[in-house]
Amino acid sequence: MTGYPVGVGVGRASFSKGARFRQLGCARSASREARPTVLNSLAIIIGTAWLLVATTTFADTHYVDINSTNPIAPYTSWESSTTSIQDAVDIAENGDTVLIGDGTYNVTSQIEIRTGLTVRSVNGCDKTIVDANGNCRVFRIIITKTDRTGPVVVEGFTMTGGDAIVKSNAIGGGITVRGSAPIKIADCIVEANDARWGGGIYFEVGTGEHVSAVVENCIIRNNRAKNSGGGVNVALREKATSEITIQNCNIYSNSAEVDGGGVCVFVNDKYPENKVINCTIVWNRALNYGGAKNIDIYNSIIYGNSTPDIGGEQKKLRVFNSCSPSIDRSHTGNVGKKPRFVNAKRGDYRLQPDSPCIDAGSNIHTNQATDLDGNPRIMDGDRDGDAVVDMGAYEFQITNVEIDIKPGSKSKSINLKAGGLLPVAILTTGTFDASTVDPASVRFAEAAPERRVLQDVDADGDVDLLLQFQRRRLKLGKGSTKALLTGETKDGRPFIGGDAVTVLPPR
Ligand SMILES: [Ca+2]
Ligand SMILES: [Ca+2]
Ligand SMILES: [Ca+2]
Ligand SMILES: [Ca+2]
Repeated sequence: MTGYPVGVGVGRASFSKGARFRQLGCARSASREARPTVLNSLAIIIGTAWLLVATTTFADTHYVDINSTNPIAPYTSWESSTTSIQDAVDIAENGDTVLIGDGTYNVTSQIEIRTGLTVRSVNGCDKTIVDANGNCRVFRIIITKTDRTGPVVVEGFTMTGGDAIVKSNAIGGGITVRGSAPIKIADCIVEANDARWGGGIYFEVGTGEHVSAVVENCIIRNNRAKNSGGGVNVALREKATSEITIQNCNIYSNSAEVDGGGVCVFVNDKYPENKVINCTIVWNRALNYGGAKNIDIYNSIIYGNSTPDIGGEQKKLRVFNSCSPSIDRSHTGNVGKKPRFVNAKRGDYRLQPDSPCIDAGSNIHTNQATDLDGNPRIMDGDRDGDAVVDMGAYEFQITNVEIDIKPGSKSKSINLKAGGLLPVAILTTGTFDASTVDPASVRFAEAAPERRVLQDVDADGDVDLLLQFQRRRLKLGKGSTKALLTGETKDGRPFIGGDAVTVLPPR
């Protein structure tokens, strides 16, 4: 099988010599905000004036541009932007946004966020790098009960080179979070950071405190913990509670010298509500629990970590619809087979077309409309007419094609006793070229085509593929109201199409 799922860009995962390597197209990198033109600026000014009249609570945006030559506080335009992320964060007030332009921001002290802010990049984590170069931790979010403010969002960065061992309390090399307000960390690469606990990310839940957080669409890799939680660590003090969800993340090649190479939670007597959903947690190392410790796991792949992959002392550890050799398969939907990645050696953990993880998750456990690549989720990856979420961070991609049964005929009824050939066309559309189809791979109601011809079936000026199937070979019953056509393009991209049918007479 040579098929690659749609969305695997050539050279997407790239290696360079040395300890670090970057995935060129990271989690999400779509441009979110164009720099304003003069006209746009005018519109913004007018809009701003209107809003100031309309409401007294107006959220500002503070701009950071590494090449700025004219920083003027409070940095509310690109023209007056600061070169320092910390300066913009410090001047921003609750509810404001700090927007950061492309570049590598080398920091010598941690960026500390103490207010409810959105701190995000314009063009995503492969264009916006915050590098501590081993000097300090990269980010710290600290919203305590006394200075409680609105939610904090950190979005679209590569955070790297963080070292929490050198200067601070040795927790969370990439980012440390202590928040009485909701926290979201999204679309980030957290890589090559060091700490004693939580090499990449550390959640600190103080005595009696509660932390509610989401980590989503992140790649967390090559982080190291001298003690526990190579990728992510959660520590709950006495009477503390937490609801931390880690979803659509790829957590790989992290290490811890004691517990939890990928993810580690230190539980207390309170039952924590921490979850891993649709994550791929692979090739992490620890003395105990290479993959994850003390966290519930749904729709995920925990594979190739040092053994045991999963476990801990948390009572009633829930692991559902997941793939791992070391999990309890008496729980619902778990499989122990190899996940069959596209190219694990090169860090490509997307699924091959014959992966047992395709359509093997449970739709109940996910609310995500896209996967880590930003591709649509949920797809009918096994082409049986039922779209089910996959296990892991990447949804196997299928192209939907338009088909026409008995083209030119208003009737969509199929008389199975009539014998002879049934024509079915695969139409060329703006998103699909029917001439790229490998006809030998096509099945319609499980039958292979007898004849094929390229012609403009619907007379719209482009060439479609007209196939003919033996009626008697079609697997359709009296209850069939829909017939499926599946196949692959010549370069191995799977597709599916369906059309309503009436079957006459019933078998
Ligand atoms: Ca699927
Ligand atoms: Ca399916
Ligand atoms: Ca067409
Ligand atoms: Ca056509």
